[in-house]
Amino acid sequence: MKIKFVLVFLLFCGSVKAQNVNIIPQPKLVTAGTGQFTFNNHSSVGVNDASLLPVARYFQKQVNQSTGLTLNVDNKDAGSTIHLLLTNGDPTPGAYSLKISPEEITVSSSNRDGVFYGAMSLLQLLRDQPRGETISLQALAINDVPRYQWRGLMLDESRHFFGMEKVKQILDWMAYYKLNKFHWHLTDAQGWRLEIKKYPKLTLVGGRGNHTDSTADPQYYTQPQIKEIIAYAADRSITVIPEIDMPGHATAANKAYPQFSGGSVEGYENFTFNPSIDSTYQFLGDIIKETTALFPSKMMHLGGDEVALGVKAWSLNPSIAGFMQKNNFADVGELERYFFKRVADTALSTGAKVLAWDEATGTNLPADKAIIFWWRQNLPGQLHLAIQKGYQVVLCPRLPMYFDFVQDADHISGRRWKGVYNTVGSVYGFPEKSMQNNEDLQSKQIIGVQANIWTEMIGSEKRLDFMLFPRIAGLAEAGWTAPELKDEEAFDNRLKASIKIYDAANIYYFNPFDKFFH
Ligand code: TNX
Repeated sequence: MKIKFVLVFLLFCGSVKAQNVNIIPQPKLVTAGTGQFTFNNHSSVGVNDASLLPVARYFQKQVNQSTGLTLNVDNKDAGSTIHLLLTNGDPTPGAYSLKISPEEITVSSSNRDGVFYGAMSLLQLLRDQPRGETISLQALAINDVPRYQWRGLMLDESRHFFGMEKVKQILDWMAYYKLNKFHWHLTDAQGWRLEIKKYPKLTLVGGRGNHTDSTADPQYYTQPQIKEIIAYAADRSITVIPEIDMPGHATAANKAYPQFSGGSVEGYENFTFNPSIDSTYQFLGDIIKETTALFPSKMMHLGGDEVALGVKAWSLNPSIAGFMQKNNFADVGELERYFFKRVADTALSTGAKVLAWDEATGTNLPADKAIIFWWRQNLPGQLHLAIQKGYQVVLCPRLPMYFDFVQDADHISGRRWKGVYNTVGSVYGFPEKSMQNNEDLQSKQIIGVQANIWTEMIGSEKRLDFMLFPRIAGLAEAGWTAPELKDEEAFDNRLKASIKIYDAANIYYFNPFDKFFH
């Protein structure tokens, strides 16, 4: 009895309550050690594999920016006190362990991503301490593993264009929070933002304008700029996925090359591509091939959303109606699936996976090469169907994963869905909190979660910050933290304690704990 008590007591002392360690997303297991490790301006970071050098350099740079310390980086491990190591551990991508003892710090993982995340956890611990000539950290051990392999953020740069520096800043914050997929919505009705060499008018004409000003000078990314962003993201263990939206949301492309337009519908001038002529498929095939060659992720998001708005135009267009008749298509839905299958086949032929919004679930795509993005939370049948058909699924329902929605009852600029909006707490609680009755949530085919920042109503960097922060911290936990470890009050405390870092970084964030400040 007595021994048992002592054992329980020791166990209690030995494991630091995870929520007392100020890391977002919360790690799986944190155990207290004894003593402290002290960093100074000569502390040296060593690596046991050349592939980890960019990780060490990134860590060095971030530590310098946020604490003022100047660490050394060594391309070998001997002689350093902070070790970044590739080892034979848990093979799960992103899993890592971090050990802080008075003598040394060891971050180890079987993979580069894991070492990177261990370094980001260490950075967060350092950032939490007061600045000084030296910074001491409590000895501890962390064993951590992500819940989901897809922890995504989508940015819409068609409606408003933000440019290289802002995108890089977002990638830095994604890295800080262990988010790993940057879904780049580069085309839509309001502007085409991706240079395609074969069709220069896409950007020169289609890149003109944005949601607030249809006459704004063309804004877009050149291919060298795209490569720069991809490399910047890769350094931070982030994969970049391009989206070319079709057959709807195509107005910008139609302005540039009207010969491929599927016609107009009230309120949406030239909203679609024309699915009845071979030249449209040639045109889109060229674009898809140039795009997949540019993005090493070998993932091509083809959109597929909200075509219902445009198919009215298809049935009104006599040549499209004739094409349907000739092919015995029962309705425009069948034509839509025909279109999507044909463009998807081109993407697949380049070796890329095909990604699409949940409208495309009806298309027969190869199960192991398609990922469906479920966004219509009012249509759970779409999620069910996608799983039944064997597709992998990313969960990004409007509620709570749309960051163009307001995050507080008092906020005016932003969307609501039947009065409901997306607080940081609702994002944190996702998916359990809003999907507790949905059995599909248990499916292994659900590979992760994603927040989408649509930017019709986000016209400045400040507004973008305001919509993104601090919900990005909630997103990080939704993607990473095991559901049994979730505790909203503890999250609030960690967030409260860390919100000051947004001030230091000049982020124009919403403070849910002091909401009248902004
Ligand atoms: C629906 S989500 C859209 C976007 C809008 C968004 C606004 C999706 C696949 N399509 O085009 O920007 O709603 O919340």
